[in-house]
Amino acid sequence: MKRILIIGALGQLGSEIALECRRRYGTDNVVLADIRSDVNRPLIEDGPFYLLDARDGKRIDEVVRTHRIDTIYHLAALLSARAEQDPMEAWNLNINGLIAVLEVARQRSCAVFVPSSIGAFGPTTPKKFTPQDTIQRPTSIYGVTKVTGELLCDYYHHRWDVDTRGIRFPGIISSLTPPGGGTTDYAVEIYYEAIRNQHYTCFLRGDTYLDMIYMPDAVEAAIKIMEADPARLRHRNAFNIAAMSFCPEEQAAYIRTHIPTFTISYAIDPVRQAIADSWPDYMEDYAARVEWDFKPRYTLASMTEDMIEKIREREGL
Ligand code: VAH
Repeated sequence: MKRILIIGALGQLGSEIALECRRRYGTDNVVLADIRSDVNRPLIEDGPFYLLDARDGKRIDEVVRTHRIDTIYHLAALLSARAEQDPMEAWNLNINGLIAVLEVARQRSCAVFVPSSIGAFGPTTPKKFTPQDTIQRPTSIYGVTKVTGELLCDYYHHRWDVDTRGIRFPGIISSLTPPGGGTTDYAVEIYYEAIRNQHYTCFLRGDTYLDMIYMPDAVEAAIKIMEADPARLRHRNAFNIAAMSFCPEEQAAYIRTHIPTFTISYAIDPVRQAIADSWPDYMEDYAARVEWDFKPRYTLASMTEDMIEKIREREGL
């Protein structure tokens, strides 16, 4: 049975990978770690949790040895918009944290999952059907750290045979833990505002197309790739995955099929609009589908229905 350490376990993606991994592999086999402990108390109290900084390689090594960890999900990072506010801190956490984890993985023979992002592409990358292997000249510091991360993970694999694997995630939409500091956060906020106020003021232009994925499909992908037969993997860091591509206007139209009075207006954030404009409209993901059977289940229609149902249920609306 896998013995997993999830670093950044209380974040939007980490918390849901933690829940699903504990369900599949057993709570005691899934150790959580995060730099904060003031959120998600039920998850913290449900099983092994450590308060630690992702850059603290010594502490990570202690946890790996104590729990005989064989797989690390390294999810601690500053996301795109937050990173632009403090580029040096973004480099420090996103890269020095990753190197600390890769060094532990090298010394302790752990497999490592590291998320990349559509943010690893830039304005010179083909925007439609973005290929798995293509130009990567991102113009955000987040994207620079994501490309660097992809290259570091490839290096640790071919230099020391560390089992590194990664995915270039689209914007992730979830109803449990809110995202923090991302350019795609609008696609989550819009559901909450539609239910609470029947109106949302969007910080991106209404015709901004971006790849998006619903959290259940993102979690399934993150687990499936780590269970894949390594002999099938021609790529490793990091696979494009694409589930849906839409713009705020389209998402608003689907919301209106459930909340007819919903309206959307725009107050463009130039920083996040510039980041979004530098990213692809939609990627091709044949490598993920061929090499480890990636197959998303949700569409914009079914995700919208599920999100609205879950938020209404939890907020008693
Ligand atoms: C962000 N949600 O907006 C993250 C993600 C594809 C976007 O990397 O920064």
